[in-house]
Amino acid sequence: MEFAPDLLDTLRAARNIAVFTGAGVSAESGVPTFRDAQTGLWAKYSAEDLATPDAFRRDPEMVWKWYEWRRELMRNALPNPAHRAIARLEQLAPSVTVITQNVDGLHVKAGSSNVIELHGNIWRNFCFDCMAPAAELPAGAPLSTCVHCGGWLRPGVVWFGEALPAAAWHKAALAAELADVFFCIGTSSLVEPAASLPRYASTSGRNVIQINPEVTRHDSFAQFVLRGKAGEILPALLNAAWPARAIR
Ligand code: BJW
Ligand code: ZN
Repeated sequence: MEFAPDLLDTLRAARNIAVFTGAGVSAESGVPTFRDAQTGLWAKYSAEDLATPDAFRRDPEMVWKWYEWRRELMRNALPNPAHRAIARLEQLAPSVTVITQNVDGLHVKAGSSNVIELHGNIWRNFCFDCMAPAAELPAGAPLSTCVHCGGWLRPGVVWFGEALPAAAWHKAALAAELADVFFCIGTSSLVEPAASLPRYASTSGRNVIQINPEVTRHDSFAQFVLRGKAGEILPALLNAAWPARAIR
């Protein structure tokens, strides 16, 4: 795989790197994207109808079952070469911040140490009423109630219409504005406010590198657009930028 020399120079010179990821990064681990998770039994529902506080208020049992079904699909997923290359970047560049929209926890599993989970984490739960975090539940656990107030426990993700965790959002926006290089990988960039991050980086004069097999609405913000799968492009890109430390 060939890369532009100025792309490799830009990468080697970067002190702060931000890596913004979406579902495409986990696709090669077999994790269905949010929108793919509407097959079989769930095909008759729209994702937006299952991932909102109103949907949970209306039918907590149904929403819980959808999440249990998705957790089951994700339970055995392992980090793929894209997650591993992103984790390896910490050994190659002085400072790396991973900003992910993914809820599967695979960046942390791959060894990334500075991960901002903008849309939460599907393996955690908290109380819908008093927000208290819940103790870990076994696989396949039925819908259950909060030990503090009796409210329903819900998955620890951010639904449509809910604010992103404030501290995570501020940290991510700052990282986007300060990064010398901002990677935007495997996201359709349709869901706000996360989708604004590449624009923040670009208007702050940062180098944006886009990796996606498809055209996205944010390609125009990128100095470098790499078309293809993250799990193929990222390891090759790191090997090309740091040949003395290449992994074959
Ligand atoms: C590959 C690949 C490979 C494939 N390699 N690539 C402004 C304008 C319009 C609407 C809004 C707006 N501001 C807010 C809204 C409303 C809404 C929104 O954005 N709606 C849009 C649909 C229009 N946003 C919200 O409601 C947010 N909240 C909010 O704004 O609150 C305001 C507020 C403030 C104060 C108080 C109260 C409220 C919250 C958004 C939360 C989104 N949550 C979800 C669900 C998480 C839980 C769960 O999983 O169940 O997060 S939605 C879903 O989309 C999920 C994802 O993280 C997110 C992003 O999707 P992503 O990652 O981009 O995936 P895909 O599938 O779209 O794309 C995959 C890409 O990978 C594709 O491009 C492929 O080509 C590529 N790919 N294989 C590399 N191998
Ligand atoms: Zn409670």
